[in-house]
Amino acid sequence: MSGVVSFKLVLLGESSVGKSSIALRFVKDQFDDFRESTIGAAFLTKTVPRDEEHQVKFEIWDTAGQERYKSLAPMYYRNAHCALVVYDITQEASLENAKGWIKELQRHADAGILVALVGNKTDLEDKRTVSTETGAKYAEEEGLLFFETSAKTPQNIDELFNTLAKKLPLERGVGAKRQAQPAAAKPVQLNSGQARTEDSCAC
Ligand SMILES: Nc1nc2c(ncn2[C@@H]2O[C@H](COP(=O)(O)OP(=O)(O)OP(=O)(O)O)[C@@H](O)[C@H]2O)c(=O)[nH]1
Ligand SMILES: [Mg+2]
Repeated sequence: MSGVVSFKLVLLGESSVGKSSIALRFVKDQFDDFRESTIGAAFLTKTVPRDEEHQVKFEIWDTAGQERYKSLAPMYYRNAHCALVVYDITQEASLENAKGWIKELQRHADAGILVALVGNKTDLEDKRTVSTETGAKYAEEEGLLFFETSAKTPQNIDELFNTLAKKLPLERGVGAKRQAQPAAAKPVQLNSGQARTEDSCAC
């Protein structure tokens, strides 16, 4: 593997749909039946192989879904390369909430952001109120990737992130291009400011 390319990913969605659980499953392969609601936001990273030459480093901002933190969200989705908008397949209202986030991203996030709609908690099939078709149809209409997952079992979690790693355009990430630059060359315009910000992040 020669290059690690970093991408900023943000998790959005109503409280208790399982955003933190998805992140924890992906990053540490763990699951808690009783998780504390997130305060503010949490930051996690994980690097996965993409192809023979590149690894993708996900810099994950796991936002808090409680209403009182809503105004903080733009800070986390700004400059994000990728967003996971999560709902709970047993809670129809959480899909409506997810649709609100999709609209907000369409209006205010970077134009090239890769957005996936994620229906979580597929292990609770007997309590399902949102059909796979409903989620998939909405995602198709809006041009989003669509996955159904369970952070608990952990159905489709690796598939979700591996698909993102392959679909994220390498040239938009931070790392690979810069490594290839000769010392005297001008920095690449695209994302060059962002590269400095992320390098200076103490997280
Ligand atoms: N059965 C089941 N429970 C899950 C799953 N994912 C999360 N949960 C549970 O749902 C509850 C809420 O999960 P969190 O990951 O804290 O939800 P969140 O979206 O991060 O919530 P906020 O931080 O408040 O925004 C916890 O009790 C989890 O154990 C899942 O896939 N299946
Ligand atoms: Mg959380």
